Amino acid sequence: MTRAVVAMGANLGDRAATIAAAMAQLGKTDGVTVVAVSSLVETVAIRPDGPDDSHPNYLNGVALVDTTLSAPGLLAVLHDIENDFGRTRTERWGDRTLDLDLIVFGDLVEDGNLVVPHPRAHERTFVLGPWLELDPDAVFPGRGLVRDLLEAVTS
Ligand code: A4P
Ligand code: MG
Repeated sequence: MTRAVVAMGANLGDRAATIAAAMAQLGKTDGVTVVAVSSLVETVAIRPDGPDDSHPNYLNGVALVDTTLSAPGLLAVLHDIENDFGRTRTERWGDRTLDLDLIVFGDLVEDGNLVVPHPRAHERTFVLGPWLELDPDAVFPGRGLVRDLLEAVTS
């Protein structure tokens, strides 16, 4: 059994309903238990050129998951759920009905088709904040305490 951290994001459609339904579906998946789901935070869309409030705001949050799946196996499940909720991929960091990213998978460090820990998560308040809410002592593999990382990006 491996503890994983999954980040959720949506900026199109009924964002909260989509995220709730996606977590319900994830919890019904064989080999996956959703342990906790954070509250959701409203965030300005980060685009390749920076924050851009001409695009719809995101709701972001984090879930803690226990799984018997492999990391690629869990990512495939996340992609299937994204597709079920109408995710399309036309441009980098484009607007989306649902994004499910694998932030951390146990203490696995991988840099192939699957990249874990997620290469940008340690500098994103909308990942670190909700994660800290669920686990005040959370550790980001290779980078230290999540609370210290959050302080570094907000101070
Ligand atoms: N991939 C590899 N490793 C992973 C992983 N650990 N988790 C692959 C998820 N996917 C992973 O992902 C791109 C490719 O990365 C896929 O082939 C996947 O198999 P994607 O979901 O198609 O596209 P993406 O999410 O746009 O890509 P990326 O680069 O991961 O985006 P980011 O950095 O997550 O940024 N603004 C706000 N306010 N809130 C957001 O949540 N999210 C993004 C996406 C941009 N702006 C945002 C937010
Ligand atoms: Mg993604």
